Amino acid sequence: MVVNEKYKMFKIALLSVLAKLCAAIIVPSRSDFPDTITAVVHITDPLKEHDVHGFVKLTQTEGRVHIEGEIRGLRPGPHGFHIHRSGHIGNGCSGAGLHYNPLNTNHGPQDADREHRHWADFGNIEADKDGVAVFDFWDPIVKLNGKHSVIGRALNVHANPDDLGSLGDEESLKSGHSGHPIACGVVALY
Ligand SMILES: [Cu+2]
Ligand SMILES: [Zn+2]
Repeated sequence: MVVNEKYKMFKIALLSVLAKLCAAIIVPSRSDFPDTITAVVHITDPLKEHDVHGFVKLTQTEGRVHIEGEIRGLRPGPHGFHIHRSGHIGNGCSGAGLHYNPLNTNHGPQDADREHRHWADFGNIEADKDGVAVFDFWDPIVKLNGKHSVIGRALNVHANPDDLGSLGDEESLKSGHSGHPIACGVVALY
């Protein structure tokens, strides 16, 4: 009888350990699978002065954002490419204002840390001889949710190359001398 009781207790303890193990394996915590957020940007020239148009997709997964797209109608060569403060793209995209800069830092290259670039300084996109820029890169800083989300802000394509802040003068540290925007679109949740 005593042996039986002990066996019963042992069985219950074993089953409870097994149940906990199964729960740990089968039901992972929510942080193991962060939500994927997808956004799209339809790039156009609202003033129709340049026949620049295209599409950009941003996918946030595991804290990084994958940015891929194709923009046509550009002058061959590099063009500054950044997210600006506002989603108001009136006045030929200039309504978007300055580069989105919630940490009040200087302009910089895309591969800089968050202290040495703006929140969404994507550097340049490179148009080929036919004026087509195809790009595909990851960004560890820009976000599609939370306090510094870029949803609803404008993604601008510029006439000139972005010097990435390398010249060090005031304009270089503000916009990389990338000149006026020639096309833009609003980052929209998909
Ligand atoms: Cu810009
Ligand atoms: Zn910038």
